Amino acid sequence: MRTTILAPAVAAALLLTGCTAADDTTTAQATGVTTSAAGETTAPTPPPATQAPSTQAPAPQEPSASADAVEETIDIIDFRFAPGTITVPAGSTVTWVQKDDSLHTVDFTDGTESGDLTEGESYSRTFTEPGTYDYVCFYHPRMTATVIVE
Ligand SMILES: [Cu+2]
Repeated sequence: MRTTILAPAVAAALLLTGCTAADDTTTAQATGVTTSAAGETTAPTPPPATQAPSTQAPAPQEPSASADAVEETIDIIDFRFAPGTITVPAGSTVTWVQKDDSLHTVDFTDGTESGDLTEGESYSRTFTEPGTYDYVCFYHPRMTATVIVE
């Protein structure tokens, strides 16, 4: 305590005396070390305060939502999507497996397209946002189906 109180006084003295007391420069540097040490003592206080809010924070809901995510498979066979309509939780991934010897595509009305799928190929899309996703085969307009994301 005494050292801390004296420090400002010494510094003030140095400022006032200035050029006259050259030897006091060493004392001023030593005082500086003492001041920084005091600063380190104060620093550790904020971290505990930061940890407290995170501890109090309620369990995040997003992870539990993604935990419901599933992986569904839709066959492209006999010029149709089977099943034609499926409902999946947000975060789910749907995979189309092309089982026809004819060329097919999975083209969504939102602009997402699979590109040409030949027999044996597959295409996957992960649906993160809830909504109704209609899609059609580019080559066969009557091949329509829907993925409903909840
Ligand atoms: Cu087709």
